Amino acid sequence: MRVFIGLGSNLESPLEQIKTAVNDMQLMLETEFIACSSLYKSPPMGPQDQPDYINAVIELDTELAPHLLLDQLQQIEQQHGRIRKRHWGERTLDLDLLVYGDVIIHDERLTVPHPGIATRAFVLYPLAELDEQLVIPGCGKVKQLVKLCPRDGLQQVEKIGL
Ligand code: ROI
Repeated sequence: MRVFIGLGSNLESPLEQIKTAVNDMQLMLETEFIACSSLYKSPPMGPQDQPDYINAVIELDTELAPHLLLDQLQQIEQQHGRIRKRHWGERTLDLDLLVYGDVIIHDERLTVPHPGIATRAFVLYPLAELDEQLVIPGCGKVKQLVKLCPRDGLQQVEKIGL
């Protein structure tokens, strides 16, 4: 299945967190790495008294079922010593399952497509870089969504990811 994962970090050397997380995801079982977007810097969404974030999106081709993929992502977050200080607050590493093919999931562990996907610049711009033509189930085409979404201070910091 073709999947997209959102990465975010604003603690403990965010650029390094994102780069090593991309590396870790390249080593996941039953999963082929396809591409990584550029890395972006973005002002925090949520409480403003926290550092800027580094964000990126990666594309994978995986045989893992959604909840097994989520287990792997959470394991990588833990390896990065995930600190999460408060709701919508700063974190060392956040890995969000954004899109899992054309599958829609609503259960206690997972909401896919990710609920913030259609309105967050730090998700949509890197996603559009990977595939403008992508149709997000229930939300429409990335190309259209990105047109409706202000950049909100999003800046590209490293051109094409890894
Ligand atoms: N804000 C930005 N800019 N980037 C994120 O990845 C991010 N992640 C979050 C919250 C706290 C909502 N804010 C964010 O989880």
